[in-house]
Amino acid sequence: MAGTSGVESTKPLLRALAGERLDRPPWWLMRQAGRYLPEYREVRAKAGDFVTLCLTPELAAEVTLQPIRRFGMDAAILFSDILLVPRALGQRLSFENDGPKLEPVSDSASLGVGDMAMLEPVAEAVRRVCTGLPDRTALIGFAGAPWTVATYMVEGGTSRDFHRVKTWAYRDPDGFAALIERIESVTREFLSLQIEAGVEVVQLFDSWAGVLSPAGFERWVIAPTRRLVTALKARFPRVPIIGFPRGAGLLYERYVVETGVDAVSLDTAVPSDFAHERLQSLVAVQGNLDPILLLVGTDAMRRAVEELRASLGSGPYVFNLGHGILPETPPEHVAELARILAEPLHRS
Ligand code: 1CP
Repeated sequence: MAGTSGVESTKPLLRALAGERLDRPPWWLMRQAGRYLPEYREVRAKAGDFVTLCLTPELAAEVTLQPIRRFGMDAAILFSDILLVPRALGQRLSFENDGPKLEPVSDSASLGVGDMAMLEPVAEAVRRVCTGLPDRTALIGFAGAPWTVATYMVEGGTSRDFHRVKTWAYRDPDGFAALIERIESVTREFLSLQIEAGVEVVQLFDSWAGVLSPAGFERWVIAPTRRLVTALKARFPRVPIIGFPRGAGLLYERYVVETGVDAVSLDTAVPSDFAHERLQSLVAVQGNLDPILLLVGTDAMRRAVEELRASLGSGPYVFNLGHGILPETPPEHVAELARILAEPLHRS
């Protein structure tokens, strides 16, 4: 464990990710900018469509900072989307009734190599956020991991059974590997562009990691993630990488050991004792309050937060949800959560 290597940084998130145990674990929430905030809905309405919001630096920076102003999380996460990568690869992207829609791909040769100029507004948004952040708040950049991005590209949107993408992966693994490699290379450049513009941490969202067989998980989740981590570490050795293989279950441990991530984000189903014994001895862990508990609030939320802090707070820990905040969440519940998390941990 890093122990003292993080002390040169005073930002609590960076210290926890470097392996330090803090009396007051840092926190942020997946999807902390979004529809549950009235000030977000206002900017969103002004932008018109969602892609325009992501690609207008002034507006993207504004919505990134909104939750920080209101609740003072220890990290801001850049307002952007994992589906900007398929768009840079030449796929048409739109959002209808909040669901993403893409023209499904069935052959990687139909795609471009990646137009990085289309992603340049994201770098400008990062630079703007950096000038508006409090000194103690870290800025997280992100991308989808190749497998999860591929599911949207092949299915043409959100899927229930992943029929098309799994059929392709199992029937024609070499053809599918060409798609994964193309996504991987744009993702590497996209994350590099975010880091060069000023993000201090990156998170790889593999939201659909849990739908594959173990062999599929090895080839389409672990291997591309390991290659990305290796490439980014060679370029930016000091930038921590958080992996989020949602739904990986028992395979969380192999993911941590084999990909080389600095920290792992836990979905709601991961038991704290497993996380503490098997994962936290290797890397920092982040998570994993059920987003529904944040929506419910009350003593049920407080108890669950206290249990998580008692079990995971004895090692390097970042408090977060097990998945994104739900749009119906009352903002007052997030304010209450901030108050609970401001209380120091009691050492046992
Ligand atoms: O205006 C709106 O409210 C549209 C909803 C929305 C938002 C707020 C979308 C469409 N994307 C975003 C922003 C976003 N997406 C962020 C912003 C930073 C923050 O966390 O505050 C992040 C990190 C993402 C990442 C993302 N996009 C993921 C991975 C995380 C996850 O939730 O699993 C995925 C799968 C997407 C695709 C996507 N974009 C938007 C939606 C509704 C979806 C998910 C669709 C689905 O469930 O399949």
